[in-house]
Amino acid sequence: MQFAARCLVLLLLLAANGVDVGARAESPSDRDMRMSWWRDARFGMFIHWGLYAVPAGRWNGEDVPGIGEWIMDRANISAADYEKLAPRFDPTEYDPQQWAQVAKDAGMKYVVITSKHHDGFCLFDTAATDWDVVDATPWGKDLLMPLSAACREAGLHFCVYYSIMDWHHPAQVRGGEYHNPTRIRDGQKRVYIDYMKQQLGELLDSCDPDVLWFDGEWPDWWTEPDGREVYDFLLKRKPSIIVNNRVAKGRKGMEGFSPDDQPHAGDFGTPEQQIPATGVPGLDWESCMTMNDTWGFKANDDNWKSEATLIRNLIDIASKGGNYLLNVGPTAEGRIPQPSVERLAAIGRWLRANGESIYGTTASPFEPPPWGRATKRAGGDALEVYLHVFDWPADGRLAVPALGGSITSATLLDGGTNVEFEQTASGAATLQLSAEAPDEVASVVKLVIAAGD
Ligand code: H79
Repeated sequence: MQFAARCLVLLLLLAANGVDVGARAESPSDRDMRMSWWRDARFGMFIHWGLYAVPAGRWNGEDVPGIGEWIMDRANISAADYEKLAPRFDPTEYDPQQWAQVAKDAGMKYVVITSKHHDGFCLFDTAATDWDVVDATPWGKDLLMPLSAACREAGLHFCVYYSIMDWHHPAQVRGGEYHNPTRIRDGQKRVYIDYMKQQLGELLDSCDPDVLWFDGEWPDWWTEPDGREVYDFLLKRKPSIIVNNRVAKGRKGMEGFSPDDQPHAGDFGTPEQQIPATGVPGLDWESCMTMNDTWGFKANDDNWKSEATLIRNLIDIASKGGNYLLNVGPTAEGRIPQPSVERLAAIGRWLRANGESIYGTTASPFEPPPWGRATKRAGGDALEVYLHVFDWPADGRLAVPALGGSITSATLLDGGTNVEFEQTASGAATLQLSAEAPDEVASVVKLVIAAGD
């Protein structure tokens, strides 16, 4: 089945059955309330930080190909050797207020940081293991609590990533296939789920995360009922929490959505390093993507995406009804790499002029036009449609598909200049724009449409 068809099946199922949250059924309006801030936010910062930032993509003097946070796997490093990184992790330049400010200035509304990646190393104070920043590193202090405080101070939602797969925990054995990379030792699954719950409880107590972003759910031993148990545990502890679909078995590959019509635990789909061809109304999803080719810091990865690409990705995702979770990989010293900071600042400049066309909007009312993308906002008696023009027409004439109502105004969002328009009986319109694009990356025209005619 095509992506859209699959999503539709899933939607119909959800609509038919309601979404079961914990022991109680959650009504559609309760769910809308729980998801409300996240749907409006549209743009968040992913932070991959951990011991892998110390080798930064090199092991024994050799470049290790692939994503930096996978170096333990890619360079086949034993747990004993990997543990030697901990004494070298002392992020004296860590400035959580500055990180929160970078996210805020980028126009991001939430931050998702790795509390524990596949290497099992915990960036928070945990009584469940000594394999954490407090017990194993010279830094010796919880890294997440000050960031959660700085984020809240800056008006950002604070959220955490947590890997189910764990290359360090004694309950799991490494060395499987790519598609099934760890197995669980006999009788140890209960021990491991209890370990997870203890740590998730600690995180709720210390940082009060608004999203729990799971990953590493694909080994065969992790089952849908296991995911449901953890999902129910979290919702019971914090009824407003939002949990991604990687808590259970509801994602398919990097596409990030359910491959079948079974109900799965989890609140949103998780496309990774890709933007789906279309969205589906009512289905929540978030594309997580990197700015270069790694999540965790790699010293030699300079393959940065352009500012234009990143801004257009944000628009493309918003036009399909999704969120954009854009990654930074801080160094072992605690610095967000300067190329990331610069790109985020550029996105922030664009959003300060054009954010109205992104935040709180929903998917485009029409298929992607040849010149760019669109978003919309349904008001009481008017519909606002935002046209994001990537390719400014040489003759200034922009063809807009039928909108199902009369255009009452057309203005450039940045500056408010009026734009001339003609609308035919079919509802399709032609705008007469100026000769020069006001913004080479994306200029936004705001249309107000009278509803109900
Ligand atoms: O944390 C970052 C990465 O380290 C982690 N996810 C992001 C957010 C990650 N990226 N790639 N991988 C993990 C390996 C992925 C393997 C998979 Fe699959 C390929 C998962 C989905 C497609 C194997 C094949 C499992 C499902 C299909």
